[in-house]
Amino acid sequence: MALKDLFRGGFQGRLTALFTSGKNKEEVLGELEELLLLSDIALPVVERLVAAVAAGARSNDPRAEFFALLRRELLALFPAQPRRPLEGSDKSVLLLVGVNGSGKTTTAAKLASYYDQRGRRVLMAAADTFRAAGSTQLSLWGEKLGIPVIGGDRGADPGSVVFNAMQSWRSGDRDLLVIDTAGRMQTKANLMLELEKITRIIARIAPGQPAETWLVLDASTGQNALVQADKFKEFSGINGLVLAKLDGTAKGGTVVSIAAGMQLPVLFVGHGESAGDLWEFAAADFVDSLLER
Ligand SMILES: Nc1nc2c(ncn2[C@@H]2O[C@H](COP(=O)(O)OP(=O)(O)OP(=O)(O)O)[C@@H](O)[C@H]2O)c(=O)[nH]1
Ligand SMILES: [Mg+2]
Repeated sequence: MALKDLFRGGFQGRLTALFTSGKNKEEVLGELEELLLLSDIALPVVERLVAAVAAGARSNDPRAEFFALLRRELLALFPAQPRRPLEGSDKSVLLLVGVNGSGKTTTAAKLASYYDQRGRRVLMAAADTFRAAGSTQLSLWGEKLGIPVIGGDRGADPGSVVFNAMQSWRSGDRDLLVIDTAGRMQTKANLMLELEKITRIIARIAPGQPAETWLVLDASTGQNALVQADKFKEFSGINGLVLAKLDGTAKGGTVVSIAAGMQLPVLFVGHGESAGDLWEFAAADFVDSLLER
């Protein structure tokens, strides 16, 4: 599967047909709006896009001009992403957060494998002690990938798991610590308190860490992913997004809505249940695949 396959159903083809149909500008814009909505881009974002294209189109017979305008406007919706994260070999901590079931544990394993393959010495921590199998699930991944996992029993204090993992990461030869957290607590307030406690423990042992805190969103829920994200508004320090389960949607427009709505860089995209089902995300490549003719 490739990134552009997310736009099955002939999005690119229909766009080309529309832009070369010989219809007048008003008709093209009306149909463009419809096409973008059908690809699951949120209405306010679609309205912004269409207005910008309308304002930019000089001739009444836009064709090629429309592709260039749409490309520019789509790209402008994505926040700048200066570099690929966690490259190099600095000792770093990556904390993954997200609502329950969003794909955190699977994503932790995928990312651990991704960085392991790039020469980093990875350690994983299973700070989800809320769920019965929370720690076991990550340990199984660890065995499969040959990556060590520090966990705790069900009901153990996630803070103590993180403390142990941090000690081991600091004193050992592992340079990247990937921490998986629980997505469910009795209440949202408890979840936020727990995540804050975890980040405090990390920062106390290693000031400046976690270098990266990524919110894992279930992209197969479409625009509902923005509702999931809302839960984490109060939790500061999130500096990137991972969109899991993008294979569960044929509508890549979800990515556009989330990136535009959150104003956080989308760093990786998950597209399956295996360790290798992870794409690096780059907005320009994505927009090109969306508009590919
Ligand atoms: N198709 C598909 N399934 C995925 C992907 N990522 C995760 N899953 C599946 O989604 C389900 C939930 O994934 P988990 O990784 O356990 O999610 P979680 O956020 O850790 O869940 P909790 O720990 O319960 O909060 C599992 O069945 C995964 O195999 C993906 O990119 N594509
Ligand atoms: Mg989990």
